[in-house]
Amino acid sequence: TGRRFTLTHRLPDAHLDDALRADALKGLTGRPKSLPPKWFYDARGSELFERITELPEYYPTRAEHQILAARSAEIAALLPDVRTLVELGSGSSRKTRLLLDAFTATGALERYAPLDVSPAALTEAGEALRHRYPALDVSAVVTDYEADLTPPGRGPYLVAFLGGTLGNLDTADRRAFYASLRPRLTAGRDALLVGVDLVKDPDTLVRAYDDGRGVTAEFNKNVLLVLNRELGADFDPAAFDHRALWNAEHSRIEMWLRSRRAQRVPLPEIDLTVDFEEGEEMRTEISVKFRREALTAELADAGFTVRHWWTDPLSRFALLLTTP
Ligand code: AVJ
Repeated sequence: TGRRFTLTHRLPDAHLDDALRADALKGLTGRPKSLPPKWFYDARGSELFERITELPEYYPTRAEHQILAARSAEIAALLPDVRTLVELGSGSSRKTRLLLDAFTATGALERYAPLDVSPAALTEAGEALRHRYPALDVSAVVTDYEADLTPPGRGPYLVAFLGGTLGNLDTADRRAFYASLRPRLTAGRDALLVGVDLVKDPDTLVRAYDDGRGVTAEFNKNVLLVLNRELGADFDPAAFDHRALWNAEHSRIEMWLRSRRAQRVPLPEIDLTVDFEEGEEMRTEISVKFRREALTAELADAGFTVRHWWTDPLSRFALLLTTP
């Protein structure tokens, strides 16, 4: 092993276009209209998200970092035989360095395999990491982990799904995610590390998704620019308002875009013209907030046992070490 950085495209370029077209067609003709959050992350969306992680109102990244700083050595000691660290939705991989520092200091780690839909994020992460970990192979994979979860390299595996991104999936989609991951892991050998945001007072939650500087509003509206560029639409971001609300029934933050006026938006690439009524809202993301008992039971139903549940000092966020 050593110093090899490979970038594998599991998604033929056409896939991304086809997937966006299918998602736009389905979502924009739904009741209510909606779009999957993975389309936020073009280059501008990824940059806006990095800025969100630094906002005072957006605590999850800092909280998870506190836990990883406190627990990475313990996690590496608990899993001394791990050869491949697979990260789902790696983004900039900045949060992963604490894990990689710990696993490369002690054990058998030979490969880091970030899986993400964004080639830009993977390339940037790959370049940064190969200097920091000269003995590590970095096998980056452009994939939609909801579609294809085959981990590169050889086990034992630690699969890390950090940042709270599990919360982007509703109950049914989480069940499908667990069902596609579980058969790829071996009981008694592999492990799954998940970062999740926890239920707390709604005001704190809403402010984390509707910051005073309007960065989250920009991030939310950016998906309209992605549709304009990729599908030839002409959404006017100024004709929509950002909304973040706490849906107590489903224990989740929801982000919406509200149409300021009645408007008609053509999307020529998919032969669709979309009408918005004045005040009509389109849902662009859910971010589920978890409770320990319910998530532990949900994971048990999916064949994962929670072995450790670590939180930051203020119990805002949790890092779970689970085993198949
Ligand atoms: C990257 C999906 C974990 O849900 O908190 C941040 C994305 N959306 N602010 C989240 C997000 C609005 C973030 N995840």
